[in-house]
Amino acid sequence: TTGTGPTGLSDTTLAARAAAVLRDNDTGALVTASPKLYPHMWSWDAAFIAIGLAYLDVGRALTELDTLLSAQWSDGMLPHIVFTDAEGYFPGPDRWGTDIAPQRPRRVRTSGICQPPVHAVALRRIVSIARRTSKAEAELAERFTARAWSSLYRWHAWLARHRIAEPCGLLTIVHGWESGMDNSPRWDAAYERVRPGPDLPPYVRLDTLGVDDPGERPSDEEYNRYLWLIEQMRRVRYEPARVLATSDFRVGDVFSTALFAMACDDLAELAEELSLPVSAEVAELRSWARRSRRAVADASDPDTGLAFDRDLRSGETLRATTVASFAPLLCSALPKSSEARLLANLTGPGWAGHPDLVAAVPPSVSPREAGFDSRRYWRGPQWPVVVWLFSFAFLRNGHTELARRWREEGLRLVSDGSFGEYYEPFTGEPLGSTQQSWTAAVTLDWLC
Ligand code: 2M8
Repeated sequence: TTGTGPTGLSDTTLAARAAAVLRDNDTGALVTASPKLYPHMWSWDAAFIAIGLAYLDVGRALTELDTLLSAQWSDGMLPHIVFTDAEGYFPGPDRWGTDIAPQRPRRVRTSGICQPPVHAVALRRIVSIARRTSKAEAELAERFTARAWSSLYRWHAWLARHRIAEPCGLLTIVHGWESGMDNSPRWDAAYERVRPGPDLPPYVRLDTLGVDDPGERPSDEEYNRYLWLIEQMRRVRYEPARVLATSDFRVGDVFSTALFAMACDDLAELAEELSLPVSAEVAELRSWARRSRRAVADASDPDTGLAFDRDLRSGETLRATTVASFAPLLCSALPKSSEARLLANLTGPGWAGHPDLVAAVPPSVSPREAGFDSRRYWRGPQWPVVVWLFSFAFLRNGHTELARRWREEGLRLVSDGSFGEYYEPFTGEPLGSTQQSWTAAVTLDWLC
């Protein structure tokens, strides 16, 4: 592609820089989420990173997924962090203490929770990139898919078995970190009920050292709660049923549910395309996809279409409006008229159409919401990876013009070439980490 971004970097230069970020963060078998702040593999980051890698080397992209899958727990869970030997991130493997969990993998150390299940979406994307690249790469990707399919199926089956909440059908999370949107206002009310005990072992945060200003990260109070939840899970040896029974935090997550719907369909499609002999499993995947889509629709406000999470401990609907409230658009959960209303809201002045934005893509929280904080993590800044997910879904769901516009605006967001973790919406300043791998990866997907 040709063209010049708003800061003058040509598309070719931007793509070269994005590729360099992935190469620089590559330890051989995995690309760390970022060089300093996150020197390990994160589950959903790895999925996006693999898509980016596919533009450089399909084989290397498949290795990324393979590394993650080789850390799969024996019961099927894909852990949210696969640890490298790097120091400098807290909580590291000792604090998680997953060595006491009988289902843990033997050869690598991991955390004890999971993240949004976007991996099958990534694999399907990679297969399609490989087919456009060459016959040899297409065969490589298809052979990998045939081999890895059952591991991905077991991951989905673990979620279906342990994490589909009845009767609402939303995917359950037991830690805000499982949503990927750690300190989003979505979880404030549920975290109110998390009361760290006096026996919370002491700790020192390291994450605030990796950013310019601690105000770009969650507060200490929030961190105490995050660590307390780990403590509770460690005490029941990460046994899924006991975790659900004992955790102070148990929430139905609409965004993860929408992604699960997409991913179940994608995994089913892959099996059908490759004629894998798994028809019973495909039927299950299709039914989980339908169930999840219905759950997202049921969680949507009948007037606005906005979807809300649910606190499964109190039964309360969590009414914080954030970018995640637009989850129905990811998986086409709503009838056309409600979808149109929701789209108009998302592109309107409260969100992507806010007149003061540098790039016309939605912030994580609307500037018009009381809890908006333009610099703090998941409470206001724009996240390229979230923009990518919506633009990708728009393309698939027939909103081609909107997909094109968000790709262009997403590129405007990342056009300074520093690959920020997130961006200040009114100035375009990159915040959090720079050289963030998933930001580089989605940039490559937009450009190539
Ligand atoms: C952030 O989360 C980690 C904990 O998992 C952290 O703050 O230490 C989130 O943005 C999450 O979505 C992301 O996967 C991770 C690595 O980029 O960082």
